[in-house]
Amino acid sequence: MLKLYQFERSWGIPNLSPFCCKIETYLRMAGIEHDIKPALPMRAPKGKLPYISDNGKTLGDSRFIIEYLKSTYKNLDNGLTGEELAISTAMQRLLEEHLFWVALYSRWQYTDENWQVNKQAIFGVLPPIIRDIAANRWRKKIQQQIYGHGMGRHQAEEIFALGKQDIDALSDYLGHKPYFFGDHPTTLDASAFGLLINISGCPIESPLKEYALTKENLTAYNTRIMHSFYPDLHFP
Ligand SMILES: N[C@@H](CCC(=O)N[C@@H](CS)C(=O)NCC(=O)O)C(=O)O
Repeated sequence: MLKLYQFERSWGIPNLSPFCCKIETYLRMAGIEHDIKPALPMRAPKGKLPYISDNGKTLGDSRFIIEYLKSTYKNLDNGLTGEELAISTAMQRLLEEHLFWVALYSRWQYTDENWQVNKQAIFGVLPPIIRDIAANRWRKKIQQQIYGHGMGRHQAEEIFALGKQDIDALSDYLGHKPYFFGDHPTTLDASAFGLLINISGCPIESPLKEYALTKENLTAYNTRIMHSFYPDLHFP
């Protein structure tokens, strides 16, 4: 059976990683049988989670994983027009290559309170003797990534202003629809939910979370997906 390697579940949401959450959500939306294997990124093929193994193949990066799931199991985007597919790709890039970095900044850099919550959720599984060393080393590495991306070069208020623009775009495009392209979930929903639940549904406090929570349609969207695809997590 297909194995999905991802962080341990925490915070009552599917996963603290938007990309892990995206893949588990796609698997559930598509009804693909799978086993979850808790993991840390150090052993992942590309040094990042999630990755999968299936039929002797190991695949890293959620985009390549989704391509594999589409061609091997089920393509949730089958009914989309060319124009919708173009929007789907562009929106996924907004989520994963831009808004994600604002969320990452909130967790690893913005406040010490957030860092402590994040640290416990990720590194709490490690033996106490190596926990702090590993966590601090990883924090430094992630902060270098945030700086390398460019997001980390801005002031906090600038970073959150950029994130709010993305939240506006997502909220306005979703409008009153149940899913981004209507009545049925597609890959964009797996990607969007993966990040949105990690902004509004987790204990990381920031102006980004506060702003996302003002968007009633996004809150209802998160709740709809939690209730429809994760009834086992008993989301309120
Ligand atoms: N482009 C990758 C991004 C995956 C990613 O950034 N994973 C993070 C967790 S959210 C990770 O494992 N980071 C570890 C690191 O960068 O050292 C994907 O789509 O899967």
